[in-house]
Amino acid sequence: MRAFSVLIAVFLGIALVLAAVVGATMYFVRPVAYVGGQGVMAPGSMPGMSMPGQAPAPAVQPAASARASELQVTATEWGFTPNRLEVAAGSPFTLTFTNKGSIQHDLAVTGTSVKLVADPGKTAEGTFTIDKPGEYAVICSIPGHAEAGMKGILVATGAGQTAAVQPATPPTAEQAATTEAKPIPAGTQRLPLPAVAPPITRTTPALVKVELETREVTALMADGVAYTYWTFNGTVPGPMIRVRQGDTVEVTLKNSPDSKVTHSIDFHAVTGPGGGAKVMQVAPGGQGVFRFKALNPGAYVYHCATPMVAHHIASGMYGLIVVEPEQGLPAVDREYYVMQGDFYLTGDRGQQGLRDFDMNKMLAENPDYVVFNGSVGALTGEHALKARVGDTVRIFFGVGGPNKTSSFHVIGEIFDRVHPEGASETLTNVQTTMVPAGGATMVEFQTQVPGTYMLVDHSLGRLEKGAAAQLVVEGPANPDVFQTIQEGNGGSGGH
Ligand SMILES: [Cu+2]
Repeated sequence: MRAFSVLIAVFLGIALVLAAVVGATMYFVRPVAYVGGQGVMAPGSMPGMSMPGQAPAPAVQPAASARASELQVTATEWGFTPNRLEVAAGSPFTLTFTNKGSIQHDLAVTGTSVKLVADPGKTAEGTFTIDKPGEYAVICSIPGHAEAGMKGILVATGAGQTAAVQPATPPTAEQAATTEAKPIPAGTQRLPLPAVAPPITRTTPALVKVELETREVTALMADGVAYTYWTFNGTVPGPMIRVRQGDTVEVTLKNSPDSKVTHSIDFHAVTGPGGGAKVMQVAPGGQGVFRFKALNPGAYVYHCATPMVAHHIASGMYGLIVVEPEQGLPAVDREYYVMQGDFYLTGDRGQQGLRDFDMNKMLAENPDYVVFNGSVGALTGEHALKARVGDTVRIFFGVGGPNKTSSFHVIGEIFDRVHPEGASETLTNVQTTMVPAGGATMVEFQTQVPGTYMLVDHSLGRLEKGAAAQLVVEGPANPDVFQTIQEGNGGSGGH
């Protein structure tokens, strides 16, 4: 907080100097009419797909009026109207905040207690007093929203003064971010692991009801490193959903009352607007329900599609839905559910403590962690996948991303069959298969030799960032397939 205050002070100083230098020039600049923001979505557009890059923050316009005691501000995706406010320091003012957007927003005046939160279509009101004259950054404090354009300025004028006309620039996320990790709350553990869903035994279509709850949970990403995940049902990935081609799926999505932000769901198995996300934006404490028919068999990613979508995915909001073909998938002895994700944390790589999401690293696609099932070591050691020699094995492998494609490989195995990109057709005898962000595959093989087999992303720099799982195969040796004649003297290697 202290560092932040210093930043604000520095930033105000710079702003005042700028005001002195160019204030006079700016004074004669005619206000540009602001008609709701370039970032406002066209009707029918998909909320999940509005990218901040397409929605530059509108220019902050000079004050058009004197100090006001009653202010009205409207929020949409992604802006405030107006985005410049003026009040008299020391005098109470009433602020009415209307959210005309499709997701929850707030209006927070940084460095003050001024904050109002409004769900979509709702209005919030409060009376506040700002004692100290100055310029204050106005933001929507919901993660990602200020960066998308929801920022402005509030000028508190002193007695007898008029406001400076040079608007200051609110601090960027980078400036506001602190690299000081917070202490990890006592009792913080790894997230629980999601189970693989059992095969479908039905031979006729059914109505399948799926209930999911979005929850924000602080858990360990690695030993000594914690992160506040955003999840479906408290796991990363979320629950594996398994239905049959031709089934009707009824999805109820609840957003925990403890959540800080709106969440949603987009199923890649859905044929319909936004994969469901268009009608499933759910504010904290609320719920949405929709139905879809599973027309196409395959393995499909689902994910949260609330802007900034990449932020939600980078916090763990993804899972798989498998749509079995009408005749079902061939029976195997073992099935596993594994998803890869890339995570972006404030601070230095490996830094201990509770760390926040780092927007700049995410935009630069430079993750601190690339992991399978939510954390480093989630599927190794006592949590390793297990099989017996001779077992047939199927791995449902998906990539949540948000950014990184996986070169999925099992060290010491060859995939007998791969459903590339989750397709119905199979390829045989594959060493490494590419799985795109927002994509999935099903790989099948039979184990023949006992040992520990590593699942990796063969972009092996990511092994150092956590992308590894173990498959431990137990059973009799099979010297016909593999035997040691003379072990090398350099110790054991993984590859
Ligand atoms: Cu979300």
